[in-house]
Amino acid sequence: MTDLESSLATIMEVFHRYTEKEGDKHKLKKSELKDLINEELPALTGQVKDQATMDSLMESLDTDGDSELDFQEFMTFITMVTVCCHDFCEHHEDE
Ligand SMILES: [Ca+2]
Repeated sequence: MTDLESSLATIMEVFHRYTEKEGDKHKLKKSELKDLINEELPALTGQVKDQATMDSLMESLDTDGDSELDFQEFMTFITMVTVCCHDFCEHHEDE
């Protein structure tokens, strides 16, 4: 696989590793999302400790309102984080 192909496969693999912890095996509930952020993205997002941050993040990502994130809703989050990261890196390259 190419670098990009294996990156996409990794995103899918990580998503499923966390969805399988509790409840619906194909969706991330809030506690699973929190674990995923804290364990898989510590350098990018920092530790999310307060419940209000998780509540508002979950609310903004959960577009169909079932209180869990399916893969498409999760990808919105990955896109957001990736774009922020990219903008941050570009900004720093300009300096
Ligand atoms: Ca949902």
